[in-house]
Amino acid sequence: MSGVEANFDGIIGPTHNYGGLSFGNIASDRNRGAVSSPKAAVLEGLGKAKALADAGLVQGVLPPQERPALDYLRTLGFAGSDAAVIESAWKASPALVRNVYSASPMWAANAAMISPSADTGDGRLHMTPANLVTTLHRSLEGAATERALKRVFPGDCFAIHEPLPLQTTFADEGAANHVRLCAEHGAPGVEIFVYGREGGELQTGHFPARQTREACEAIARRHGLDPKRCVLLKQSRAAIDAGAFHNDVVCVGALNTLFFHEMAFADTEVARAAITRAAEGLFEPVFVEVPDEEVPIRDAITSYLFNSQLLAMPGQDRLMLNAPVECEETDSTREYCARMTTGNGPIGRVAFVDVRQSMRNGGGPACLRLRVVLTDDERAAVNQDCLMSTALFAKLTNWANRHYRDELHPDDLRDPSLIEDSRSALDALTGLLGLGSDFYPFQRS
Ligand code: SUG
Repeated sequence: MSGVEANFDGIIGPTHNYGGLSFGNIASDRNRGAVSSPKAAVLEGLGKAKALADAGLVQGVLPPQERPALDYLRTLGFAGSDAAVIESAWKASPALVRNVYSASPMWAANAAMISPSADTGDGRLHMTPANLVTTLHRSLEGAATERALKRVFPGDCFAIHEPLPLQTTFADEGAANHVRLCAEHGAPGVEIFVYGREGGELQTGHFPARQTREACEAIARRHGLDPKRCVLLKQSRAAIDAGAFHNDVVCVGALNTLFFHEMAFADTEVARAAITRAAEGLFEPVFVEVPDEEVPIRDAITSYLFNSQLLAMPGQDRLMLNAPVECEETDSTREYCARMTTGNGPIGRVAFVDVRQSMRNGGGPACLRLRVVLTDDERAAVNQDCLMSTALFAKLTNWANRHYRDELHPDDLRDPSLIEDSRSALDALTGLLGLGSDFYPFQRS
């Protein structure tokens, strides 16, 4: 079966800010309280998506979620008008208000785990929205993500599940802890699930492990995957404690190639052997393991070398790494990339992309996209208004220029006019993306 790998990027929402909300995510911690630019952020993200569409890849977008999540504050007992809810919540806890204002759904790699139809028992494309239970602000995403996926991927060929139960045993962060290797996108592949802890363990080191083994197992079961073609790997504790809060901070794969830092997995030899065994009869995996001596883990995490998009580009026989511009500015990663591309390995080109607004919250090019392998029929069933084109790009940039603020200061979150501004942006967006005028909670109340 032929298939293409589409990238669906999360449109960065109008309340993008630096809340310092993600313990274990070093960039988020370092930039807490900085002034953000929602407009620059959304334009950077759209620019990245458009460049890949122009290069011939199938590129889609996913909508932001409604923020602030006022319903959540109301659940916690804050009452009255919307302005009164924000005002009283701010008095009680500015940190809580930062949580309900986070634009974190932009990081679409955490939206869901995806199993292409070539891998699943019933031949449908399965998606499990992530429950993101480890952090407060991200735990608000799962149900709205499910709703968004159903509007972007309507039709019977898509099996969109509920998020796993909202319980720490099943902590799940979506495709950021999942890699699929294959001979070609439409062919059956090997699905690699990476977890940081067992469900029963809560604190296993300095920083939290956000993915459990139980969550991975449940998703593989739900998606009807062949156990012989699934691999469960454990992240190394050293990587998590160095700031690899998701596996995609230290590892990325595409087609038959796995590109990873030597510290990514608890046991690299076990990982290589398990992947090779699972791929038997399908393809020969190629491992590009980057030694700490060449790229120290600290540089890997600040530059986000592995949080790049590893892409099969039309007309090119070697893969391209769409890397953050920070990798060009960091000596070890710039030099590594130069050596890698002049060698004859599977990665033949590195492009550097500026997504600095997102990077300051620990989200690189790979965080901003959800990969979905689509057959021709599935591609035809996607909501076509969500596919990137010159026309959609023009509409979205106009929309962003009209509705987004140039700057957002931490204290701006207490100003009720931000509620109205972001609602009018989202209301207009539902028209542009064909999501329906009842898509957002505020549109339904
Ligand atoms: O979950 N940052 C996100 C970054 C997600 C990156 N995604 C992948 N690696 N796939 C997170 O930690 C920071 C928000 C703040 O501090 O305002 C944040 O949520």
